[in-house]
Amino acid sequence: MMKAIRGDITKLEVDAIVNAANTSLLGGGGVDGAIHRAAGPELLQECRMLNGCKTGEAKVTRGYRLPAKWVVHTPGPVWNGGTKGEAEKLAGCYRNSLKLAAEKGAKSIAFPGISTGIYGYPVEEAAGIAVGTCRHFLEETGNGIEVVFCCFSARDLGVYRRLLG
Ligand code: AR6
Repeated sequence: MMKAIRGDITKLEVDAIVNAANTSLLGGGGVDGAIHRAAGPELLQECRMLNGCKTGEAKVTRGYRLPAKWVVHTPGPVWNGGTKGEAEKLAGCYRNSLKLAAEKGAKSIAFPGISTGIYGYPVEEAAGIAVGTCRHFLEETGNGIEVVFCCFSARDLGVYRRLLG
């Protein structure tokens, strides 16, 4: 099952939330900053032990003071016009995050619009990859995990709602 909602991902009562991180995994602005603030300093402590993460891959930590039990950290691609493998890397973020959450036994996972803020990925294209990759994962694996697309703006929510039908 997939759905789109508008809200603050740090408040969601799901098993896992996804962090649009950078390759250092040591925090930053945007949703990354919000997640670290809400989770508390223990999150950064655990992230320091992970030795970073490649773009399009994912690593998991506990959620600490968040309602979510797990945080899946995934660095999305910086938008560079679309000819530098951005789409494949962004699809990797969704696929690898789902895989890790499923391995942890998560029954629900919420994604922000990875790369669509500071990293400049056009929202319509990114949302198409997000929905397509998650749909394919659910069909291919038969995993019943609930996928929530957590939109920060009304405009983004409109884009996802159209894609989800
Ligand atoms: N809940 C849900 N979505 C949010 C929240 C929130 N609390 N806050 C922001 N967003 P961005 P990126 C949305 O810039 O483009 C960081 O510095 C936001 O409106 O957070 O992948 C990292 O450390 C947008 O739709 O992530 C990296 O250096 C989406 O989250 C870099 O930014 C992603 O925007 C990553 O850039």
